[in-house]
Amino acid sequence: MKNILRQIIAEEIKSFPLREGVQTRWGEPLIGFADACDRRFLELKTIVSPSHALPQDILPGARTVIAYFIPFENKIARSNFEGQYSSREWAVAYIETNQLIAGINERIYQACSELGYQSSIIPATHNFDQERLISDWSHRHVAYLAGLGKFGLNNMLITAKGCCGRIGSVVTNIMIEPDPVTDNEYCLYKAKGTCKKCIERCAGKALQIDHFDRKKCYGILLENDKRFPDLGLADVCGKCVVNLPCTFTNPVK
Ligand code: B12
Ligand code: SF4
Ligand code: SF4
Repeated sequence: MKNILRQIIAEEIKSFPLREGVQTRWGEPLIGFADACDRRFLELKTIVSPSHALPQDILPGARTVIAYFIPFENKIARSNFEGQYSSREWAVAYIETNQLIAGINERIYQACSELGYQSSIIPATHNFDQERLISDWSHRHVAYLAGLGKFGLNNMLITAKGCCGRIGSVVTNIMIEPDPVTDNEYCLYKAKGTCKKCIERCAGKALQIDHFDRKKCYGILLENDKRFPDLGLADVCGKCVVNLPCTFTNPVK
């Protein structure tokens, strides 16, 4: 089953750019699996929020949570190096990756149905409380429990392929062997107290060593959205994700 799922995700990433008008290109994905009955899902009610869902709230009888990380190609990251505002390529990549994730989840749903199983369809984003700016299903935390990486000082999940990409997750009632959760740090600051480059790069001083002002950050995201009225909702920035040692790799290896 792991191989079937890997193939579905890889095929969708290859075929999506063939659709008319799609500009973004992605690298090879990473995929991880968590046991939906792992007690650490309960801890997300303390770590993220008391209303954070359990896999069984999403899908009764849930057995496995599938999480995947899709890295952007280098060119998209480079387009967002300079300046205070987000590049157009970054904004387009955001919108197209949300669509790609919806397509992948749809394909996984179909494949599960054909085998007589069920799975959820959860959007890549915008499933968050507009006041608290916290979601009841955090893909990042779920991906951490599926062994895909560890959190950086920039709040991103840093994977073996860095943090410059997006995360999707799917809950299913298929039993699949889980991957181990990592004990290692993937961020240079967390491992050795060095780097802090993401803090220097923050466009709105929202990201500090000991504090993250999510409202300030969201303000910057909405400012960028206004610059791309033709694209649809593009609440982006991402200066704290590019031109860093952890952009495309785990720098602590
Ligand atoms: C709400 C939201 C926002 C809010 C709040 C951001 C935030 N940090 O939570 C706003 C609108 C500001 C925002 C901004 C951005 N976002 Co956003 N956002 C989300 C959303 C919808 C939910 C996130 C959430 O609920 N977080 C919950 C809170 C509690 O998380 P947190 O405070 O960051 O978590 C920390 C604590 O848990 C802490 N912690 C403390 N104790 C412990 C103990 C343990 C054991 C663990 C595990 C952790 C832990 O570590 C964590 C990291 O610091 C997700 C999509 C989704 N549904 O998952 C995307 C998502 C997190 N965003 C993403 C991105 C890329 C961005 C931006 C770069 C914008 C852009 N696309 O250009 C910025 C980055 C801002 C930043 N540096 O944090 C990606 C992240 C990809 C990655 N590699 O991790 C996601 C996953 C979307 C996706 N599908 O890929 N976002
Ligand atoms: S830029 Fe440096 S300090 Fe910031 S998350 Fe990446 S490795 Fe950690
Ligand atoms: S997305 Fe922009 S404003 Fe938000 S923390 Fe990152 S660099 Fe700062």
